Amino acid sequence: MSVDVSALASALRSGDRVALGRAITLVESLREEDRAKAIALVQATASAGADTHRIGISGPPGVGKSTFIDAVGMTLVAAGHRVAVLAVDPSSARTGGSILGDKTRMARLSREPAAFIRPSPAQGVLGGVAARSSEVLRLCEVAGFDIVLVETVGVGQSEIDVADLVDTLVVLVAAGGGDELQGIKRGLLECTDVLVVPKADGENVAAAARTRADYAQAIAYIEPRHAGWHVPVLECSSTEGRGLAEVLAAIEAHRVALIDSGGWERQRAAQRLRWTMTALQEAVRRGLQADAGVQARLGELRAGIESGAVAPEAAAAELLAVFRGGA
Ligand SMILES: Nc1nc2c(ncn2[C@@H]2O[C@H](COP(=O)(O)OP(=O)(O)OP(=O)(O)O)[C@@H](O)[C@H]2O)c(=O)[nH]1
Ligand SMILES: [Mg+2]
Repeated sequence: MSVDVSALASALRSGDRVALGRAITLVESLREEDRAKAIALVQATASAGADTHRIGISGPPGVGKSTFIDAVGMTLVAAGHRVAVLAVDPSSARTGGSILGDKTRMARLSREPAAFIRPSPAQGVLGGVAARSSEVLRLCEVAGFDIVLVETVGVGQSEIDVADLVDTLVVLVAAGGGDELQGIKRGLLECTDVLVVPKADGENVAAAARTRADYAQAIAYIEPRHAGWHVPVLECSSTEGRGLAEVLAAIEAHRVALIDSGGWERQRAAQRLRWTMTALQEAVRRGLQADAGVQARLGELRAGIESGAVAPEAAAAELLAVFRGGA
């Protein structure tokens, strides 16, 4: 791919969707030679995101995330927002294409000119999907999308990772028979800003109301992520539209509460620092892999490491010394 970074950056700033697609492809590229251009591009667009709202939508497979995003996305577009939807697959090892952010589950939103939907990349991405997500998110903001919805499959740790990416984390929990609360991780509740029981319709209405009451009770014992914010526990039906206005109001109330308390800027500042450390670790890891001296010495040490004659820690220390010497 031959890319003129400054032309791409200005096309991006003018809101060009084709440019946005190309920019995302560039930052997700597996090719080492694209990385320098990707870095120049994200630096050229570094001041993005002052007036945007990054909202994570997390929950177990099939809980109703994409359908929810389609419904609330349409409401947000109708209110004049430009909405980008990203899918982040934290496992990133999963093969067989993206099941997240499936456009067929966002049938209405995917036809909206004011919306942009980016499914999760089908294969691996240099440095992992999660590591690239903050870059992709900022590219969307530079292109004029003021609300970014990040869909992610919740599998324990992953909500905590996505909490690092967004301003507001909405967690969807399935209505169940009553014993599901035991399985819920305290860590998950601790990073949730708005808790929602979806599919509160049809035969599911009573179960959803029960589950909502159970979570409302459980959440009272949890220290909220932001002092002064009480995590609302709501129910909704994305297919019938019931309760969606309340969920959107809660998301907006969270934004306002954070801005008023100063937590908004503090959180974004902390996130930028963590993204920097992630990028640094990734750059070092790639540097180690590409370092001829390190790889040569590893080749020499390998048999000894495998047989146990050389302690892994000693080998690592020596390889690091080679890396430092060669840098
Ligand atoms: N009755 C009802 N069904 C729903 C609702 N929302 C989603 N569904 C159904 O639940 C199934 C899964 O919905 P998705 O929106 O794809 O769920 P998801 O969480 O995005 O799924 P993954 O991305 O695969 O993890 C689909 O069959 C939807 O039609 C709802 O509000 N009510
Ligand atoms: Mg989905």
